[in-house]
Amino acid sequence: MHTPTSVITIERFIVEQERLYPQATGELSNLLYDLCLAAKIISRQVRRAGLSDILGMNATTNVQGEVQAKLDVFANETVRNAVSHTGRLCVMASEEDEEPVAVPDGKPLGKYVLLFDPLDGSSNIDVNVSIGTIFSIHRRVSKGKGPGILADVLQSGSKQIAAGYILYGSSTMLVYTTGQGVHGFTLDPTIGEFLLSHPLIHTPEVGKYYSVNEGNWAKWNQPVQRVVAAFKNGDGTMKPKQARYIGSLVADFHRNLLSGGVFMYPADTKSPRGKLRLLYEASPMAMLVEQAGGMATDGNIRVLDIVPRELHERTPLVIGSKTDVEFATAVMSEAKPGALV
Ligand code: FDP
Repeated sequence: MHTPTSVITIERFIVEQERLYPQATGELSNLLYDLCLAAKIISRQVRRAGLSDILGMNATTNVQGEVQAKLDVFANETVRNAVSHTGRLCVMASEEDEEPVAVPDGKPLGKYVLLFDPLDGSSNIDVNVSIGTIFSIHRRVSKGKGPGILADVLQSGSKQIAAGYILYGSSTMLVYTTGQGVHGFTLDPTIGEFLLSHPLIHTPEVGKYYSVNEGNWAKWNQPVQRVVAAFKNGDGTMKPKQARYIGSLVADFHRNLLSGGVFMYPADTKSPRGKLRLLYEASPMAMLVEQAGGMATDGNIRVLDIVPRELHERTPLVIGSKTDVEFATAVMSEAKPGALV
């Protein structure tokens, strides 16, 4: 039984997980701690986001004369600063940066590769709706001990050794997996610690929600329309589902992970290859969902099997409760690739 003094901090949890691997060097654990620090700093800034105007801070300088960055730029720099000097990474890639991000000159290099979306759902920042940070960790594949190269960041999702997200919602949560199930931690801001709140998350087999931007209906091909109509109205043994769509992937994904649901961002005539980014959004979420007993496809094949060809590649995404993703994939894969109405 937990008492207020027997809570499990994320540090303790990570150490206990590490002990399951006698050969572990502790470097991955340390990288996860670095990300926790970035999460706390970003969380603090997100909580103050709406105050910047009334406290006299604007887009350029704050009261201390410091330059104020936009929140997504701030988040990008915060993650980078938390991880780039520690000797655990050989290269990084961020949704915010055109090219892979090198470890700064003079800093030690390590064996891991970090990909991240520093602040996902950015259209929601100005209206006080939940946003998130997503991360994905690979082992380097290039030979030698020099800086990492493009091949290190262009790995398929099945090669990830860890993935997770931080949700800046009604509370701040960090949810991650290292391939031993999915675990969720809630930030207690009074002590500045992430505490284990959702051990071993298992997502329901059948979802009660479907989450899709239905404003795109006229841009979808017929199989996608059939899938969404089935989720809405029911089909055969499938009962009608409730609609929930925030338009912030981390928030939509998190709700469906806990409550059961299917999130879709299919290809459409405006975005023929889908909207979401394979490396920063789809792959890490796919690892998480599979670890929680769910499924993720691009409407045809398993997301984790897609071999990326470029850093900012987009992909259609169907992700969530297994039965629902299987259903959608079966209907959608009958559509010829690129056959949009
Ligand atoms: P955003 O454009 O606000 O940054 O990929 C980014 C993303 O948000 C996801 O977080 C979200 O699921 C999706 O795009 C929302 O797209 P639509 O506004 O087209 O529905």
